[in-house]
This record gives sequence, structure tokens and C-alpha cells, in this order.
Amino acid sequence: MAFDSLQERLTKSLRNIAGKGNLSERNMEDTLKEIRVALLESDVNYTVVQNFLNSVRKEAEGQDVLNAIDPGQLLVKIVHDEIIRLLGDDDNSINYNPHGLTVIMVVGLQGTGKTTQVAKIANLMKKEGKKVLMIAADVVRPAAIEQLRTLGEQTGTEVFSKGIFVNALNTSIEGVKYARDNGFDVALIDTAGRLQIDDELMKELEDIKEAVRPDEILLTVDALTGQDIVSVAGTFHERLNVTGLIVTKFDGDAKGGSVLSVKSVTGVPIKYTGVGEKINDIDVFYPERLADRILGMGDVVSLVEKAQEEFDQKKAEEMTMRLLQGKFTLDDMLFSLEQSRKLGPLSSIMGMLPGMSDFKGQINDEVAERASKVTKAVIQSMTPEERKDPSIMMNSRKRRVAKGSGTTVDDVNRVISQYEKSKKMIKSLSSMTKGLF
Ligand SMILES: Nc1nc2c(ncn2[C@@H]2O[C@H](COP(=O)(O)OP(=O)(O)OP(=O)(O)O)[C@@H](O)[C@H]2O)c(=O)[nH]1
Ligand SMILES: [Mg+2]
Repeated sequence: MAFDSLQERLTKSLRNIAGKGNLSERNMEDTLKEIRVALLESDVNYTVVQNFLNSVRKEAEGQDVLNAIDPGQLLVKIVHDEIIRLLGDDDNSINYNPHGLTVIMVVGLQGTGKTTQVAKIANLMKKEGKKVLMIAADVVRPAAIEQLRTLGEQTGTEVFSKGIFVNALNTSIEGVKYARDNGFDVALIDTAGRLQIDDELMKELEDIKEAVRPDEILLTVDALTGQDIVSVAGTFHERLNVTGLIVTKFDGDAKGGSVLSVKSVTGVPIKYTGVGEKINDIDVFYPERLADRILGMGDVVSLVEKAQEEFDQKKAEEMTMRLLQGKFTLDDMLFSLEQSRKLGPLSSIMGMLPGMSDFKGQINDEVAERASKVTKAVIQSMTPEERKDPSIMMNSRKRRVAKGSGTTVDDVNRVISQYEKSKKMIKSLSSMTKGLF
């Protein structure tokens, strides 16, 4: 299958870091370098590779990968998400005409698989309950009409043809009219191909486009042709405003890099992939699935996503619920200090709450101040009773705690007064947000 070698290489370099509890800047750069080479050697367009790595780096910085709970896995997830973005994370589905007949033109160079995909797509749409007509507008090759008829018989799809003596334009116009008059949902137009892009072909396609006003113009590109995909797609797109790509022969052992580049270079999304010669050998294109496959580690990626979601959510919920009820003990303060490295500062949790983002800065500063060993040591030296109610902390208790924590009575006083201040603020915040939860 396409991408096998890219997959192998990416998986190898990512597996090296996926299980690492710590990731140095150096490890990360090494991994990014390996990814760069793997992409370039798979024929991904140079500029696309540069942009891709820049985005990964930026995301890694933004998400503070090096300080994450599981830096290696987080980096894998970032790479995965960037591949999805590269492949197009917008809507790739067929744009059906809401007012009636949907007209789809299929165009492309000779032998790239137009006729075969027309039949495959017709078959897919029929399975969805649509009434589909295939229009044989390739009048250049006499055998083309016969080919479409055979495929039509195979799938029970009606084929419209005027033979080879009526030109492609008129066949298309009449075919679309026939579809409209006879209550078809979709008309798929199979057009002629040329070995190379030439003006005559483009003109013919432009004329058909002008006359039938298609809802979709799908361009077939052969995965095996490598880098050419990008320039061919670019040229067709310039002339015709192509709405989607069908990457055919995806079952072959293409390096696949051009498939990764084509969306970001031309802006045309991939809508289908052809994965064999048989009628059912077509897949609706989902960037996420291909990204999973390219990384060969969909399992790891979904695991990271799930673990992170659960972790963040559960802890954040517990914490915020306590805070929102105005309950805040020294134990909570200790807990928040211990968790802050994993969870991000308390402020980021507060920032998620409606109406609280304004207080983010204040809380952040205070938490940062307390995120010191002294604070932790002081609290840890207090009895559970004292932690619950520090007002019982008389001088003798303060001296004991200072001694036990290797700090001073001043330190203990500071911790207690910081706690009181913080508690007051949390109480006032909680009264402000009452009713929100
Ligand atoms: N392996 C593989 N072969 C395919 C795929 N799609 C099409 N083919 C084969 O590619 C060859 C050309 O397919 P056609 O559908 O005739 O291509 P075309 O673009 O209509 O060709 P022209 O009409 O001559 O321009 C045929 O032998 C198909 O069986 C695919 O996804 N995978
Ligand atoms: Mg054909």
C-alpha cells in the first residue's frame, strides 16, 4: 500500500520517544529531523515539509511538550494532528445540490481511472438510495462507451450515451437534461483524457462545465505518478476550479508524499481514494484515518487523547467544584501545588470557567508564589486538624511546624496568611459564580 515506507520510518522515530517520560529539547529536535527526512524522501513537497515542521514546533511550544506528563506521546499526537491538517480537516463530503439533480464531472489525464471511479462512485451513491445516471462523454476512445456500459450493467446503473458521432459537449448537455427530466438524483459525467494536459482538452472541459454547471468537478490523479500530481492538479484547478480529488491506485506502492502535499499546495481537498480495480474498491477519504495509518499508531494516538481528556477533566472538575463551593483548605492548597506541574497552573483551570478568565492573572501569580518548597514543607508538617483549621495555630504550634519543616516561624506565618488571602478570594469568586453550576 502507498505510504508503507513512510509509515515505517515515522513509526520508528516516534516509537523511540513515545514511551519516554522525559524529553529533552535535543531529543525532540532529533525526532523532528528524522520526520523531515522521512517526509522529503517520500516525495512530500519541500515547502510543505518546512511549513509542517514549523507548525509542529509551534504547537509543541504552545502545549509545553517538554514539561508535559508524557512528552513523547504528546509529540506523537501533535504530529498526528498536523498530518490531519495537512490532508484537509475541513468538510470533504460531496456537495449535493439541495434543489434537485446533482451534476458531477469527472476529469483527469488518460488512464488515471476516470471511467472506473465514475462507476465506483455511482455504485456508492446507489447504495445510499440515490438514483444515478452515468453519462458517457468520452467520445475520443470508441471503447470508452462500451467500458462504461459494461460497468453500468455490473452495478445496475443506467448509462446515457449518444455514440461517438455526437461531441462530448452535446452528449453532456443532453445527458444532464435526460437526468433532470427523469428524476435522477445524480448525473456523473465521464469525460475523455489525454496523455498530457493540452489546450484542446481543457477547452472541451471548460465548455462542458459552462453548459452543465456541475456541482462538483472531481479530478482523478494517479498516486503512482508521484510529484506530478501536484502540478497536474494545479493546472486543472486553474482552468476548471476543481472541487475535489480522487486519488486512484492507492493500493499500489506509491511513496505517497505527493498525496500529502497536494491539498496544502492546491487547496483542493481529497474526496475519494481508489484502492483497486473492482467496483467496491473505493473509499470516502477521511484525513484522520489516513493520518492514523501513516503513523501506524492510531492506538497510541487515541490512547493519548483519552488519557489526557480523562485526567484533565476529572481533576479539573474535582478541583473546581471544591473551589466553587468556596471550600478551600490547606490540603487543597497542597494538592494544587502537587498537581500544578501536571495540570498546568491553577489559573488555567480557573480560566476555563465562565466569567473567571479575568481573574486568571491574579491567581496565577499567587499560585506561582506558593509553588515553592517552603509552602509544601510547611503544610506537610501540619497535623490534619491544623490543615483544616489553621486558626488554631498558636505560637507553640508554629514553632513545632517550623522546626519540623526546616523553615522559620516567619515562613509559617507567611504560608498561613497566603492561605487566608487565597481563601478569601476563592470565597468571593464562588459567590460571584453561584448559579452558574
Ligand atoms: N490498482 C488500481 N487500478 C485502478 C484503480 N482505478 C482504476 N484502475 C485501473 O486503471 C486502468 C485505467 O482505468 P480507467 O478507468 O479506464 O481510466 P480512465 O481515466 O478512464 O482512462 P481513459 O478513459 O483512457 O483516459 C484500468 O485498468 C483500471 O482497472 C485503482 O484504484 N487501483
Ligand atoms: Mg475512461
